[in-house]
Amino acid sequence: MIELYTAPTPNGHKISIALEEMDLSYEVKLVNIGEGEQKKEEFLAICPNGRIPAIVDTDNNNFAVFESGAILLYLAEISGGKFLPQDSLKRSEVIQWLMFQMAGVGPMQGQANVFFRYFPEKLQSAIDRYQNETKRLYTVLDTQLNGRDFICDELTIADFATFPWVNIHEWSGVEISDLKNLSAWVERCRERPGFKAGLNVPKRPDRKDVDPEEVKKAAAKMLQK
Ligand SMILES: N[C@@H](CCC(=O)N[C@@H](CS)C(=O)NCC(=O)O)C(=O)O
Repeated sequence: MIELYTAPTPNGHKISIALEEMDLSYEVKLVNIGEGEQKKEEFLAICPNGRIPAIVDTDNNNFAVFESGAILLYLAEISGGKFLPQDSLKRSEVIQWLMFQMAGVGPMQGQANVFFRYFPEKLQSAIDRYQNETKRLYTVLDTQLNGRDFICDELTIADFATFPWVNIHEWSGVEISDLKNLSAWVERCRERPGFKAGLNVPKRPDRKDVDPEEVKKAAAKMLQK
């Protein structure tokens, strides 16, 4: 059984989507990041970085894994290689796109959110820098998706890593309607039951009930720590 330490954020959703698509049984452990639970000693013993997501594999001597990219690789291994090809060249391609998300899309879009949504001052040059870089990375993805249903043809952990971020492009203030392949891929992913279920972990009220001002306040509070 996998214990999933998570919160309703894109990095958390990468893992709940993967667990759903891999059909692995898991138990959700909600970490209240607004209240700083991720910095408490018991969580740091699982994840030294003090950030969600993290997992504990109770069937493997309570082995703990942190960093969403590493968790996706671990889950792909224990689920019998599902969503990570065995062929070494194909496998390398998936890992390249996974790293592209981990080192590019995630951090850049994360900073776009910080400066566009949460930062107390409106620093237009910082907003432009991170939104433009996110758009550039999206354009790379759009080119890769030309003629492909998923990032590496078949559905893989690269899609699980990337989708939850592109899915919130509006929140980051980055338009994708001109990126036709990327837009079609987002819709394709949204339609999958595993993605729908994964996005609803941890369970939360209807999106319309989530007050954007509360999200901003909670994020701004975290930035001060
Ligand atoms: N590189 C990490 C990033 C994790 C991360 O930034 N998690 C955020 C939520 S999406 C978090 O826990 N934030 C709480 C904080 O900053 O204290 C990963 O991919 O797992």
